[in-house]
Amino acid sequence: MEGYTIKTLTQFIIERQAEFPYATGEFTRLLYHMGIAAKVVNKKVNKAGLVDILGLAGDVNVQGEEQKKLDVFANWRFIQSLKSSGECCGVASEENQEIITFDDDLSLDGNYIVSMDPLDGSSNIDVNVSIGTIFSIYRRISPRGTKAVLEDFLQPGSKQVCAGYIIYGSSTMLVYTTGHGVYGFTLDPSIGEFCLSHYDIKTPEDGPFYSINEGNYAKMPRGIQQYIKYCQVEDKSTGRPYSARYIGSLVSDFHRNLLKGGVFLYPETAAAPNGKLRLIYECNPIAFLAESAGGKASTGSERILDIKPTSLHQRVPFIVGSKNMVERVEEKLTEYPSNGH
Ligand code: P6P
Repeated sequence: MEGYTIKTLTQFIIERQAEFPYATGEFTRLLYHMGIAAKVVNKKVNKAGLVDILGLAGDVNVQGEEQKKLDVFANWRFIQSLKSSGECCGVASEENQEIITFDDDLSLDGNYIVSMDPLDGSSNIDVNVSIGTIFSIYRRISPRGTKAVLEDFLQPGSKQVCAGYIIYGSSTMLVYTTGHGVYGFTLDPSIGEFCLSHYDIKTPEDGPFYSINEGNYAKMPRGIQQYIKYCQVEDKSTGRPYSARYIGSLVSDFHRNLLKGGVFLYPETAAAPNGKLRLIYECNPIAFLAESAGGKASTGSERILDIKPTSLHQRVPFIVGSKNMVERVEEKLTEYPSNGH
């Protein structure tokens, strides 16, 4: 394209390095290594239909979910990249019960920890629906030169220095924030680089989509049931009825709503009394992105980023997206207090 100047992820990060107090390039190197792992996982995801990497890896993860081979590969690939960055002293992953600590000298001195869902939505792999990687970066609170400890990973989401996702879809994108805007980079396979394609994303305050698994309707809190009814009532002045869009892949559902406007809801249900999504490596990073783009994220009553985590894989009810739509859900939950199911 004549006159189009390509800005790669690496160039962009270096340019923005000044956003970090005492920026010493450590964070730049860390994000650079995330980008490398993303490209390698993308290659495997794109080939998944061709080589024997589909199907179950024969093991189950901490969630009791059968691990597909891509899950296992993506987890291993990101962990290896983070270890080789020398800036990360430990990782928490959906695929691992306990935290993973790196004990080589370089990593022990690393200033950051990363929590991640290496391949979210993996039940969609075999049916060729978009999936994603979600990551969240904090400064460690334990002293440098020592092994990372659990407390490093149990910080409230408001302490994140960076959050992002990679979406392996019709094109592969890396979207991240450091709290100073949200930026999207689309992978150009011809040069193997993530190139800036979405500058300073701002999510509309209202949108046309609501995303929820209505199969759980009967066991949702009354306020959520009332909100679903509200979405379906015709009222052109508020753009209703909204369109129901839910593909069972958090990164894909959130990405669409981020760009077009909408609200994603995973409330508590009978099968998931605390909600299904995990606070540390799903809700916190997505919430940081949403707020950095002008949106909101809550449990329906509490700001996600204020929650002090108590365990690595804890789940919370999750309402995230366009500001006015999240606030409407919160109003419905207040107006119709839950009757306990
Ligand atoms: P349900 C995928 O397993 C996931 O963790 C998210 O990506 C997705 O939003 C949600 O679960 C879908 O859950 O219960 O509607 O199938």
